[in-house]
Amino acid sequence: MQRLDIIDSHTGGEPTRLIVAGGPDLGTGPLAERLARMRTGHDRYRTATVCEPRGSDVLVGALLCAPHAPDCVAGVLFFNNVGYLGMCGHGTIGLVASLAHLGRIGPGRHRIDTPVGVVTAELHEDGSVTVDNVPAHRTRQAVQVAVPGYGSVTGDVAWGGNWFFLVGAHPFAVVPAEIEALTAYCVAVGDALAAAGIAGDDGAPIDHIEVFGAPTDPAVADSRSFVLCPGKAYDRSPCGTGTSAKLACLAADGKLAPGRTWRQQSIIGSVFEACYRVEEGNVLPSIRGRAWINAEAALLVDDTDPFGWGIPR
Ligand code: PYC
Repeated sequence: MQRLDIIDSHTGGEPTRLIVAGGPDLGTGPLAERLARMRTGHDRYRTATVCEPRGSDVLVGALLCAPHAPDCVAGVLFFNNVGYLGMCGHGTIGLVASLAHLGRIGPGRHRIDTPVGVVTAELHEDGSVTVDNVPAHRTRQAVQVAVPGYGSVTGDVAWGGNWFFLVGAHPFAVVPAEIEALTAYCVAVGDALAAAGIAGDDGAPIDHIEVFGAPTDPAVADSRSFVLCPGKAYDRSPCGTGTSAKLACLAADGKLAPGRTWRQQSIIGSVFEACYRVEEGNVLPSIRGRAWINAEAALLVDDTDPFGWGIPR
């Protein structure tokens, strides 16, 4: 029987399941190399943790690792129902809350090693967390793509730790009643981008689609968004990497000055506060949100169970 010790949290409604013990031995070295080893040799730990019958499409998993970069408090690999994420904003906030819950860190600034670089997170006295993300940038503006069933869709391509296609003009209200319609739309947009060969740097697939609408109340947020993740689950949080990509676009358009706060609201109403600074021409986003711990448990994997290592999608 294999045992994986986990802590579950949610950040603005989006769950993170952190493996704190019992994960695979990925050796040492940069997190990107360990991610490659997990992908090729130990993927069953991903499926056991986030896929059915224990998990669900919406779960984001995280494997706590020893860091490689200097002065980091932890390393982390993020994954979901269909694969791996470079960075995950809500997941980093969940990780920090989980490390605090374990008594491993207290309020203050902490460096965290990820496959796409070191991020710094500050745990505030009130329990909220600010993540200083990796640099964000927009690579293409106002790209038009023909989307079967929907016509021509225009959006920006931007990196915020994952690749995003950001759409401002679309036929939907960004409200919970439209979640099914928004999901179908975003799937169609993602398929059309792939078919048209529209990608991120080095041909990386654009695997997150983000559409924007009016906030529930301009007093609580500047914008509301719906983010479809690669496994076709939507982000219940405002999406940390998606908000970072949005900041890169706002900065490139001259619509948000460095240091000014942008409040991004999710489809279910949770809000991240975000801002950016510029260093050596790079947009450096900071995202503030709050995670709550909602379970401490052990996953048990019986090798005689045909679905013990999960049902891969
Ligand atoms: O918060 O960056 C994020 C994220 C990515 C996928 C789900 N959440």
